[in-house]
Amino acid sequence: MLIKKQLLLFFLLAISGIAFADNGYRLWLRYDRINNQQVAGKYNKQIQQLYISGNSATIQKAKQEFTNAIQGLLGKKISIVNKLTTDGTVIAGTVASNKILGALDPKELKNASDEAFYITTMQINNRSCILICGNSDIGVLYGIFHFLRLVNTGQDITKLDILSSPKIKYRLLNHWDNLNRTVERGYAGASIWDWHKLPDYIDQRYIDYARANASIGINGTVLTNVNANATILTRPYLDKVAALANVFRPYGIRVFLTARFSAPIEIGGLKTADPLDAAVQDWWKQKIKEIYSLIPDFGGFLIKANSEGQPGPQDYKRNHAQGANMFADALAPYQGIVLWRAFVYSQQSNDRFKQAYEEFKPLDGQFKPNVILQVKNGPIDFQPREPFSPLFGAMPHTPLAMEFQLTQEYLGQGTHLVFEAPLFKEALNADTYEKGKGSTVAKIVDGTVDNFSLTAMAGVSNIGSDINWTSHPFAQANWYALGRLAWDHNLSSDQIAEEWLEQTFSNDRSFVAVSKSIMLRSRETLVNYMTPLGLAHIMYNGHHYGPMPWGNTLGRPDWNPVYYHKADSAGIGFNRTVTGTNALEEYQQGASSSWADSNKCADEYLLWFHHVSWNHRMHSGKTLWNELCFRYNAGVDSIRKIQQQWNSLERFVDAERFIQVKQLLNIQVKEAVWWRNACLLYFQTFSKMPIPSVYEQPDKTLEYYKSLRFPYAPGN
Ligand code: GCW
Repeated sequence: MLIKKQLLLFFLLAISGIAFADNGYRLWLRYDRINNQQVAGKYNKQIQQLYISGNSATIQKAKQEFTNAIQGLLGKKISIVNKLTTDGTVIAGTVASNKILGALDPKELKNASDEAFYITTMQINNRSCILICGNSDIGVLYGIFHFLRLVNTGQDITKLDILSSPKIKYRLLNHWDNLNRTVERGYAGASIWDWHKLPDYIDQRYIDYARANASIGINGTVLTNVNANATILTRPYLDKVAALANVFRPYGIRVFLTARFSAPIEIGGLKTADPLDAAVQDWWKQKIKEIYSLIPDFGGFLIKANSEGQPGPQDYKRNHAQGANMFADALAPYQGIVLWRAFVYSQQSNDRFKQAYEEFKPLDGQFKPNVILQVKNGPIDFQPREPFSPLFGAMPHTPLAMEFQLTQEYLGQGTHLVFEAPLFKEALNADTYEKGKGSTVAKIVDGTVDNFSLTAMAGVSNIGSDINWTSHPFAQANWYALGRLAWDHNLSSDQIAEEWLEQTFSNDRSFVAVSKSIMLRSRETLVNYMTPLGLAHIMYNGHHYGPMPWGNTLGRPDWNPVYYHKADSAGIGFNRTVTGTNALEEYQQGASSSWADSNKCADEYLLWFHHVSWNHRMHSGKTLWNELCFRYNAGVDSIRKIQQQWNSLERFVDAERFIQVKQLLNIQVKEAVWWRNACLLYFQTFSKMPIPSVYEQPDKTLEYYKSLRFPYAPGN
């Protein structure tokens, strides 16, 4: 009897489509069977066979992906044909490779990028067909992935007319992975690059990594940490890099490396790395020639120089442009590019906020055409909220790449559910006013404002060897969002969340509604319990895990949290107006005007730009102190609500991932309370005001919070 009951339960669960376990490895490419009979029935008629032209490795991958996906989604083996014989034929290929697609010859596609695709439906010889047309084989693969996304998310595919072309040319992941397989700021296990076993051992993960990236349009990967190790440029390691490049090539992904500026000394035996020294220049030329002999489509170098102890041109009294241009000259013959990072903060400035602008603005126009300056979204360092970096509105003669951080160094690291698309969108939508109103950061980055065709967007990877790649199941969404936004920054956070959820978890409308709302509120929730009202960088020293607003013991002022909030008995916040460091001056007038007056400045940015009294009147009518208490508590309330909401979703999610997220949310709630209590107790020592009694009162002392130590926090 009991056995019968269990069988029945199994059967019920099976037909309701709830898998017993899902370890998350398949990411958003799960291709589980569509349970909705009506939808599946329609697709079954509309997708009967694949007529795909071309036989490149990329086309082979497209074919494989399509067949696997349809097998999974519809439970049938799709036949591959080479002529049109029935309704429901999916015809895929380039215009040149196939007569039918050639006759179609869509003009808009012709004018679009190499990677663009066009999907349309039409009757051909009385057969209803779906046409997926690319400008190149990789465009065909992107088109196939897009079509599969439509099916995966249950879209109507009866009448399609989609022309899609990436807005950004280089859509990159930046791995901060070291050769010993540790990952700087990595919270998802070890590096996925198994350097020791390469080049002979090709982990299946490399292939699945490439598939996942191609499915969202990522077309480049920087394999190594910007805190670079010259060993990667030695021959044995270049052979390993070449093996990875071979795996990625069919998926349209190029490899890039980080170049350690002092490599000519460290592995080249030279006495100097001076970029104006002929022997140094020649060393790099030879090295680059060697790289291209192994990897003909090598993308180029990402370089962190004269920042946080990394060597650079300034060591030889040369500037960033002179450094970058040396690499640019050597890479140019091979169409390689230099991504030169703008993340610098040497000690000359009176405000770390201003440093990148001070070093780079004077160099605008001095970089070679194949150099792109890679700028973090904000002026400091990937905080939960930052104003956009003023460099985005200040370099009309230099292409600028956007650098976002997917790995959650300052956003709860491995345990907090934070969907970053709203953060990315906030930065992209900000208006720099560089060429008047409407010069958004997105339009600077995509080259439209200053007319650049060299464009790039990068995400610092959150990927590791954990079975589900990103440790937190929801962190996969940040990888996904980066790819989708680099392809099209006009996509909304809402749409990205929705399609990710549908592919990764379930199409069920009630599930999607609740979980999407969780995702869309998650970033503001975190801002509130960590750094509300424009606070920043009050995380623990070094590993950045947990709150440490009291931190003031490190040698450099701008390594200490107290530098960033400047709380004292008079008030709190960093005065960056004319009466302070005047960092506001680095913005165009139109952009800074809304921040300049402490009475008009949006609450979200107040303490970024103003030191205001504890009694300062906020827009809500509350005093600053009361608003601070309100926000910290709102953050905690919100994450508790999210926790409850997730718990209500159990029936929609496989047990494995449900429990993972549940446990992580329990940690997140605890840590939100920790953040709130520690910060309010600390700031209270200056405000000398009570936490209003309507709010939960801290249950531990400030001394307790100060005594906490995490010597082995990950990612450090
Ligand atoms: O955010 C800081 C990190 C460093 C990182 C640096 C950078 C790779 O704490 O770990 O180094 O930024 O972006 O270069």
